[in-house]
Amino acid sequence: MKITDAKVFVCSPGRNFVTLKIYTDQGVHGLGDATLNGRELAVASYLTDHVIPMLIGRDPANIEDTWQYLYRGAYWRKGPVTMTAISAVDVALWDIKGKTLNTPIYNLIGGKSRTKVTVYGHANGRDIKETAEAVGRFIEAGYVAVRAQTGIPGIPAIYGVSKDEKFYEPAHKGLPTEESWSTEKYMNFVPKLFDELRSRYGTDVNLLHDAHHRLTPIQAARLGKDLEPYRLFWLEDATPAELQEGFRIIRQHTTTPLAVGEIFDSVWDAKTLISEQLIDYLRMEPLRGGGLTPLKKIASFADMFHVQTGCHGATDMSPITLGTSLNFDISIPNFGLQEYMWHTKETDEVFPHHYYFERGFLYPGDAPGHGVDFDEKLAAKFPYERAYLPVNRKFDGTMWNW
Ligand code: EZ4
Ligand code: CO
Repeated sequence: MKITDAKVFVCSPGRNFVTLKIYTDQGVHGLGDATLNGRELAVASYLTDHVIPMLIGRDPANIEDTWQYLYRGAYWRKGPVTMTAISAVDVALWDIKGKTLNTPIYNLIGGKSRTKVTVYGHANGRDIKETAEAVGRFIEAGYVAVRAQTGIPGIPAIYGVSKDEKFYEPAHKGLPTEESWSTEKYMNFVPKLFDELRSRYGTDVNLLHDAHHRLTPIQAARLGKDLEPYRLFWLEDATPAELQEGFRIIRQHTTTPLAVGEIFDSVWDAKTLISEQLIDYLRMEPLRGGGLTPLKKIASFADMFHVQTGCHGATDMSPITLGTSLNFDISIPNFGLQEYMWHTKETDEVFPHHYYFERGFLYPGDAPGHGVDFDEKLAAKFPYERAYLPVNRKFDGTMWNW
């Protein structure tokens, strides 16, 4: 079997997506997601100008060798553009493998370890009351885990607190918008939200919170401690993790479980965090870190250290990534929780898929490969529109993490 061609499609059915399609001489094709929010065209060029010419004529069966060829072969390792491009190829090859053998990807990596994939949804509100009501709607809809984010008095716009309840999209068209930040206001207010949520809904529901990397390690330690009475399922992205050792400080002070990794572009970013047992959940998915091939390795490594997975599942990854994540989630022994946000109707139509949602759980379906297709004709009706994630500044103008 040989790869005969590959093409990159950039479309915007509600938001931008980059899709790689790999063709073979046996008529089977594979699909990979190459979306990098706010930097989409760089990955498209990396694939078209540099990767696709290297793929033609290769045997698509040799997934590991192709991964090493693109990773080691580039000489320049890591980086979100490179690793997102490699992910797209990797996932497309797993898709081809599944279609060739006529079986879902989860059967190629060990089969099912569970019957369904537990997800968490995103509840947002401008204030505690609104957020609490949103959490209630998720519980009624059957969710067993809910992430809660609230507006903070005195901070006009906060990253991660969506105005649209159903379709959260942090990127905005045009140039980057600016948001403001006060760690003090935030840290004083967030425990009040969880106090209200626990008194309204009791302890049955799993509650999560995302700090979006805006705290220093000692501030994150304080927040983790303050949230302990409310028994969070996890505190996400408490501090930026370029400095993995920073998590030692948080860990020394709090038993609130920690999750990080949605922006990691290499499994190396998680090595110290896992081997020193500094986190409880790894948030990498099969998109940013080079695809399913490295994710399987880091998940097995994590399993040895009692670290579970919690795949990033925001809408800036196409249904192809979600379908692949679900095949991974249902199979590995140390799955923890899957993030789930709704794609728009237009996105779902451009990417017809076999996975489905039912009362708080996702099911990967049993189609061969990852089970997600791509409607090229429909995609062509939604051309790319430049969009960026917002930047974050403290009130004195200092650029801050988000
Ligand atoms: O902000 O994927 O947990 N989910 C998140 C996401 C990220 C976006 C960035 O593009 O934090 O919503
Ligand atoms: Co997050």
